[in-house]
Amino acid sequence: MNVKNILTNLETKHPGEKEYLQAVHEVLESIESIYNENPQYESAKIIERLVEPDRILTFRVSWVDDEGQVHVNLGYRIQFNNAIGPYKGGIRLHPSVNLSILKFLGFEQTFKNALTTLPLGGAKGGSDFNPKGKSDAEIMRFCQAFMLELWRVIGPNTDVPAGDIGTGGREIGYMYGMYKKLQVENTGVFTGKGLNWGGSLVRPEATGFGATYFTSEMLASNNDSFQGKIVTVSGFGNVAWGVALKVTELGGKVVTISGPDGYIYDEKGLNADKIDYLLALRASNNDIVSPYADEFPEAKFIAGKKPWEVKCDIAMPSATQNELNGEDAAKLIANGVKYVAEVSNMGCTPEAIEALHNAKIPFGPGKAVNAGGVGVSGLEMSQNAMKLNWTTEEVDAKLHQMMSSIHSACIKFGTEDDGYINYAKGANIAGFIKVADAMLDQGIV
Ligand code: 2IT
Repeated sequence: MNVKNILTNLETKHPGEKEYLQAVHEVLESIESIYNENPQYESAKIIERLVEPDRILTFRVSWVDDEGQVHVNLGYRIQFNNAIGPYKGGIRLHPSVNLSILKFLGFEQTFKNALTTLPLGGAKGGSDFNPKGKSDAEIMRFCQAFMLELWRVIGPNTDVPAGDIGTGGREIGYMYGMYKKLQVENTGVFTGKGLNWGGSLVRPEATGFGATYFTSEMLASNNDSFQGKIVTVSGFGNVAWGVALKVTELGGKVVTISGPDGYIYDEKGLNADKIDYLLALRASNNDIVSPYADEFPEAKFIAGKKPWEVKCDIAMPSATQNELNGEDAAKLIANGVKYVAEVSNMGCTPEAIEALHNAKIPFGPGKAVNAGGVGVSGLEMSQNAMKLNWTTEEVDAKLHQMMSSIHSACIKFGTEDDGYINYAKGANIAGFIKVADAMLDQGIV
């Protein structure tokens, strides 16, 4: 395989899809040598098949706001790869959503889901709908209109959507309600459901908790722990609060959170009360963080900036793609950062990752670090299929096991000659081998 040629062809076929091309580039670079050592992959054209989604559904979503105005959004579902299990991945509702972003997310999801140890294929969906400032009734009407198209292509053994940016428990409720109405069946076709209608304990916290368990393993490989560490976190959505809660519980101090308006620096660190306050702020359908500084006077709000200028031991980007760039990485390195764990999907730019690798700073890639979210989604599917519920302790123990096995896979495939663990390479190779071998077994389809 020649990575350059494949990418040039893809750029010609999919001009301007920069996030998708970025994600493919990153994976192909790390698997190049494994690929070339195994000619059976090349003869089955595994790469050419793996980089193109199985299929893409795009549709129009028309809905009416509280003033009676009609709105038209675009809806998508990318069924990327189902070699190892039913398509599985979240629904992103954000004005930035486009084909490139969903294709990158679906591609990443395929590898991430392979790492979870569960039989889950990769998918992603969403809409350019902006939930910010919308009333509850507007959110419901949008979700219902979205499902009027999506229901046709999903099913408990076909494609199982879940939450992502802009889609939480409330949205999943509205979408699932409409699905059942149309399909006349009561199966766990979504994950992240409410606890009293098929959801799993620990699913809301799973991405953040799993990310913290993974980072603990990174620390433990250096005989280190979260105890007394200063941690910078970005975002405060579905994921960041779970990170803040678990890091705090393990003795670390989370000193930042952020929104599109800027970041909060709280020298004393977040605690359970402050996290409760943040959750209430989020529930107001508003993604600004500045009110936190009014509520807690020890905190400062820094408008229009990102938290990567704050001195820390561990940085955990938990907001969105490409939120930590080369310059940010240089600042973190200059300030003595010891670990970077990417909790968001593709949160770091290629320049940032390169700078961290050059400085030999352990970098956990999103597809490994945040896999606990979809991992517990997989556990929710198992519980639904068995029609029973596991306890918090059972789910949490399985999440722990999963994160630990992902960490071992990264070490197995990512340890370099000098002992530095290239987690990104390890995760890419481990995920690739599982999917590629399944594709080989199943013939040319
Ligand atoms: O990026 C992700 O892994 C998710 N948004 C969760 C997907 C899932 O199916 O739980």
